Amino acid sequence: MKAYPTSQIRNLAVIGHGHTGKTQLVSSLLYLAGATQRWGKVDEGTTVTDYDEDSIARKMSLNQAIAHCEWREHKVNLIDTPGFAAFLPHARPALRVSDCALVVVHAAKGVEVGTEKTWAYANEFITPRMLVINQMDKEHADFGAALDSARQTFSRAIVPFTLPIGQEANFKGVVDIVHMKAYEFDERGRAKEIDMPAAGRDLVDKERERLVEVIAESDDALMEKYFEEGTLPEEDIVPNISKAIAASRLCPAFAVSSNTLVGLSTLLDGIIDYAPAPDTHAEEHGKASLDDGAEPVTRGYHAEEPFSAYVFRTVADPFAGRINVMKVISGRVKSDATVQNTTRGSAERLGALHSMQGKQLDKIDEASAGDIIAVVKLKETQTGDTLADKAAPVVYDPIEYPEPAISFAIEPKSRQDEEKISAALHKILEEDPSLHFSRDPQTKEFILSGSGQLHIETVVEKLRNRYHVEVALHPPKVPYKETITARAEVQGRHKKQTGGRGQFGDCKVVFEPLARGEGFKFEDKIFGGSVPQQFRPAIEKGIIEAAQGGAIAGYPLVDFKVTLVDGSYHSVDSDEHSFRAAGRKAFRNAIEKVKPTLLEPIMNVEVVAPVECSGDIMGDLNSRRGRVQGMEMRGKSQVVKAQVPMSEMLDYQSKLNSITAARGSYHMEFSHYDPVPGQIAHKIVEQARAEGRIRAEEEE
Ligand SMILES: Nc1nc2c(ncn2[C@@H]2O[C@H](COP(=O)(O)OP(=O)(O)OP(=O)(O)O)[C@@H](O)[C@H]2O)c(=O)[nH]1
Ligand SMILES: [Mg+2]
Repeated sequence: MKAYPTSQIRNLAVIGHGHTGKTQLVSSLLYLAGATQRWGKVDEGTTVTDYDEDSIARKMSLNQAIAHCEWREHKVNLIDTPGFAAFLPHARPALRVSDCALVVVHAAKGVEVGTEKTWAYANEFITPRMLVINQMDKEHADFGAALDSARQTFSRAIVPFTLPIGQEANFKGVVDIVHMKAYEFDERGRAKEIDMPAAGRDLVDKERERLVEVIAESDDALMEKYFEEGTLPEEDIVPNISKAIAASRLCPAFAVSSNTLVGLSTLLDGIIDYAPAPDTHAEEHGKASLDDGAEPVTRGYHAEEPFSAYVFRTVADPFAGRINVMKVISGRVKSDATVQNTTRGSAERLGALHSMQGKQLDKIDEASAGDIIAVVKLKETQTGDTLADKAAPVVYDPIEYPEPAISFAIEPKSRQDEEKISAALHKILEEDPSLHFSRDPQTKEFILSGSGQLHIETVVEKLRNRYHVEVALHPPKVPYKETITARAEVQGRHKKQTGGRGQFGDCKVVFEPLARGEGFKFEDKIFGGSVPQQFRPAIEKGIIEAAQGGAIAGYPLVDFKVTLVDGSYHSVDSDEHSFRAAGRKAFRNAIEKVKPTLLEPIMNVEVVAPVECSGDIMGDLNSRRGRVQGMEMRGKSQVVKAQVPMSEMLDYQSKLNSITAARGSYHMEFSHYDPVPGQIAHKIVEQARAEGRIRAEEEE
């Protein structure tokens, strides 16, 4: 394959709500442009970008997939992204590296929650946008209604570049309002010019006028001219469209059907003519190194600049190994080049360069600024890393992923599964930076966190199908803690006389409650030498050890202070070990007097759902002991913010799905610890007893 100059590359992220037809759109564009011989269909599991078995089985995209085609001597890179809530975070990196987004909207449904979320991602990266109103052939398709919903939700600057001729089964062509021409399409998607239909002419003229207005509004000089002359000449319109789109002052909309190919060639023409090329992009800002205070460095999207690239996706291919996908930001690069991974400070030899067609890698010899390429088997490179010319280093900020919203405990089913799980998860995590895997130090469980239940379930499937690791999924145990509520002075005395040298340690300590979050404090207030200096830390150690095992239900005891006030020792028998035992004993003696209680983690919860569900959502949160803190509108959705005990949120996803018909999503993060109400605490203590988690008294 040839190398394309920067100005002849278009990078498009295909984003939007689930099931709007993004994957089918990409597949149909590839077929139309001749990049694939066969027309891949989502429903037959034969598309280029839903290539892995999980996507095919679920008929939904689970991560970003990259494809490309050539149209009018330009290389069009398409990044297909997932639309379902649990996988939406994967659309963000695509927006970071694309120069324009195709926002796909369902013609019968209009703007949906996922449209708003991905639109917000595009705002974050200031990615220019084009709207694709897809499924125009479908029952109840209504271009006008879908367009209105987008204009109301996002911007008045959305202007249809094509208007449909016919809808639903009669969708046969489009009117191009930029060039004022009409087209019909044959069954292979080829356009044939026809006469402008008389029907709907008013709308065509109105939208054309709207286009002129929006172009005028995008530039002061044009605005002046528009005011003076009441319109703009043709030669002022077309050349300014691309600029207005690049500045996000205009968002064109296209009517298409990915199932019948109607309107797609006009869309591809629109992409070549109007979607910003990489070199229209503002300079990228980075730093010379990761060191604090490193100099800022900028790179323009030009082949003449030193080489730099940003890695935005990693694929663990069962055959090829690790594939890193990157956008060349500046300069050019040839196969077998040695470059520097400036994020990790190590050299990488690139080997062959590729363009991706889903899972297929097509070799290329060279790539220029702006292109998206794939490289296999780099030593250390991961998603988020920068590769650069060693002589002209630059590091770009990696994309932050949102904190995971939901956690599950995963339990390997057998010993063999336990041995394989870490390596397998390591590979899965490389591909999916929105996942977290950890081991809870308190409960000792393996915790897998992600953006939704479905997300975690797909990981479990992948573990099974790809890595042959079987795990069971449980809600994670709640990391309760314990604390004390009363002050008490106690003695801890350890004495043992069993022939030979004895053991002796004795301390007098005061326990006091501390404020939430203060942890543990120890103060030594002994006057004189009732306990020699060198044994005092042992007393503290003993108390800390004992506090780890809790006082009532086996959870770590926190937020208390211990003051050492007195004690005694024996010149021969006393040693560190004896004083540690004395500390532990002091703790046990204190338990009855300090009134221990249970603490539970309280989460900050944010629920996003359609407005009409907010009453039910609040009612449900109340029944989960939640305290609603506020509500606000976000686009067309309602956001409910509340504080809810973690223990009440373990099954929340399924409840939210049933309240909102799967249109809601939520996110939560730890806020603070609060005492567990009496009745509930009682049950937890009973449970701990039943499970034998309260440590037996230590033998003397
Ligand atoms: N009638 C009709 N059906 C379509 C069209 N485009 C897509 N579909 C169907 O809509 C369903 C969803 O299509 P996908 O391409 O998988 O949708 P998606 O947006 O990629 O979905 P996610 O990856 O889950 O976000 C499939 O059954 C497609 O066959 C279209 O233009 N017309
Ligand atoms: Mg898809």
